[in-house]
Amino acid sequence: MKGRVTKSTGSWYNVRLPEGNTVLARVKGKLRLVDRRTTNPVNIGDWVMIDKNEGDYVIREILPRDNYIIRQSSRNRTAEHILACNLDQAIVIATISQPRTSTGFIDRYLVTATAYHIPAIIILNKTDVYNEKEKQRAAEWKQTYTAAGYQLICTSAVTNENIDVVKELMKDKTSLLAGHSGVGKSTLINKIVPELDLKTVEIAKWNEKGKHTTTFAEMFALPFGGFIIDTPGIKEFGILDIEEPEVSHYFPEMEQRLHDCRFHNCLHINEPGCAVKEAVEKNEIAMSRYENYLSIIHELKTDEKIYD
Ligand SMILES: Nc1nc2c(ncn2[C@@H]2O[C@H](COP(=O)(O)OP(=O)(O)O)[C@@H](O)[C@H]2O)c(=O)[nH]1
Ligand SMILES: [Mg+2]
Ligand SMILES: [Zn+2]
Repeated sequence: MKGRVTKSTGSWYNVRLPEGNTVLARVKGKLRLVDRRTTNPVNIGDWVMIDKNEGDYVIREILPRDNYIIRQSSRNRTAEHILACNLDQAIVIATISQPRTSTGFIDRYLVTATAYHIPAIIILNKTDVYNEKEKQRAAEWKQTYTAAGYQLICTSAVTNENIDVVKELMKDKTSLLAGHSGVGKSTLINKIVPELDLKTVEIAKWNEKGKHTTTFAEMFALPFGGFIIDTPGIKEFGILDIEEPEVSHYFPEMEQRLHDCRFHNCLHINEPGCAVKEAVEKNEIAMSRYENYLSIIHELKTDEKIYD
């Protein structure tokens, strides 16, 4: 039987069968590892072949993955966990207040998804609570990310702004949903699929510093077609396996100007004849994007993080 892994809790996996029911399965014996560098052989989003063996469901084979996205485990760059695989798109949910998402987080998410060849989309949620200044910032972000080549959708779970647009976007696709705790991931999923009735965090809770979320990422089937993966507790995305000269390839607005730089190995920092810096000076590339680019380069050079 062919099924899809929707949840992993250690040695047990939830596998959704074609009829729509979910069974618990485990891995028995040796599985051929698809990617040997990663710690977990079976991951959310995997298509697997399972057998029923004396009443137990056993995962016999992992089918080849179209793609995957890695979550870096804290500061240890050698231990990598696949966060999810076989994705059609990666959605980052951000907010300008309650809580405020940094563009550093957004841009790292976009770079990660783009590097793994997964189309990325930004949702800017909680527009109902924005004051005038924050509304203006939302408009600036929309301008910045649209110019960079990404889609940014403003939403509110309170006024239902663009909830139908998000629903349409998710139809028949496998979407990864990430974002800081408290931005409204579970609330948005509940809006789109009320029968799921996911737990949401109270305002007081996401303010607590150092709070540990022990919940697992989980994939849900959408009644109108498609899958959605809620990823609680993701605080940051590690940029992995990327060499410094590659980074600008994952900023679409930079990538499109690279060949105009005087030096083919230009890092767009202080080299003469740099087309990227020129575009930043002319405001054709947003300063925030360029600064986040520099901070990623710095992070790769020094192995230290300098954003919140
Ligand atoms: N004002 C407002 N509050 C929201 C919105 N979306 C979610 N919330 C609230 O924000 C809090 C955190 O939401 P939750 O879905 O648990 O966030 P998650 O951690 O990303 O899953 C809850 O109290 C929600 O009711 C929104 O669009 N507007
Ligand atoms: Mg949640
Ligand atoms: Zn350059």
